Amino acid sequence: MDQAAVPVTLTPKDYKSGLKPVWCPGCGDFAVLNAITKALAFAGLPREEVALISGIGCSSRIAAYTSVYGFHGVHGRALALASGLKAARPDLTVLVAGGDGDGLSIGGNHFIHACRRNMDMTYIIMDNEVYGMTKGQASPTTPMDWDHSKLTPHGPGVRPFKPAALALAAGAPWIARAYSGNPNQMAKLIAEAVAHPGFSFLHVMSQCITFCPEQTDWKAIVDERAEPALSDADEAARLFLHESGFQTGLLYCEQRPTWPPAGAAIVDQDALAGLAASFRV
Ligand SMILES: Cc1ncc(C[n+]2csc(CCOP(=O)(O)OP(=O)(O)O)c2C)c(N)n1
Repeated sequence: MDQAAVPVTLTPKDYKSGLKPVWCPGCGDFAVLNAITKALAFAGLPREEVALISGIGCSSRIAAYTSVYGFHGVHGRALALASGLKAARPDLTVLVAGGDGDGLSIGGNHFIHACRRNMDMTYIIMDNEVYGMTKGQASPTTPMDWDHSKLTPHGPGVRPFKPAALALAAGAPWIARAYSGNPNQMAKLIAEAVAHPGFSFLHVMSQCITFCPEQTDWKAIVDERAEPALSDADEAARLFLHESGFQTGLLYCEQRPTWPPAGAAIVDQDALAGLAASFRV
């Protein structure tokens, strides 16, 4: 048999770049890296058919730690980059990852429009409720009374976002939540997210014990959802507005036409090939 025709079975380790993460000991982002590589191995995706796009922040460094194509982008612009990539290369499996600051503050506008646009990609927010990389300022998901930052010594005093509710209101058709303390469930959800045709949003509660040591308490309040995912947006709205924010599992799933519509080319492939050729020496 032709050697080239023998399918190669990749293990989770094969999807790691070998670079040692600079994350602090105990950071929840290690679990996200492990879950992504596990999910990719489970899906059996060739590395050259996957791209992981990120923004800026501790969590966004994840792109460098995998062996798939990667782009460590600009703060808050990962979804814009990923949308352009998916438009030009619809054949690629596109994963996008970053922090709560990256995705919900400076990148918030891109987030809501990515939800409603429904391009086929998976977006993972690694939510540690803080700006980790810049040393612990309040983010859009920081509790109102969190008083550990010198910038907001009495707490930010602003209601935190509910990312799942925001995603639902903006039109995301697939919404799940995972916790860094349960990487197996997270890997399963990432594999499901990748298989879902459309925009899939995975909200990961990923602890930052350096700036928020109290987040070790999350393990006591995380609640794995036993019921099947909701498909009714009204019911999901009730759930997302009133839940604790620590319910994990696939929470909401509906089928909706993806963008661009099947058969509609939004990128002139000839022009793109010409552009690519102009960069070759
Ligand atoms: C346009 C721009 N604004 C601000 C910054 C500074 N900055 C770098 S990382 C970061 C916050 C990262 O927080 P988050 O996205 O929650 O990720 P984490 O580090 O917690 O994983 C900020 C404000 C930047 N790099 N670029």
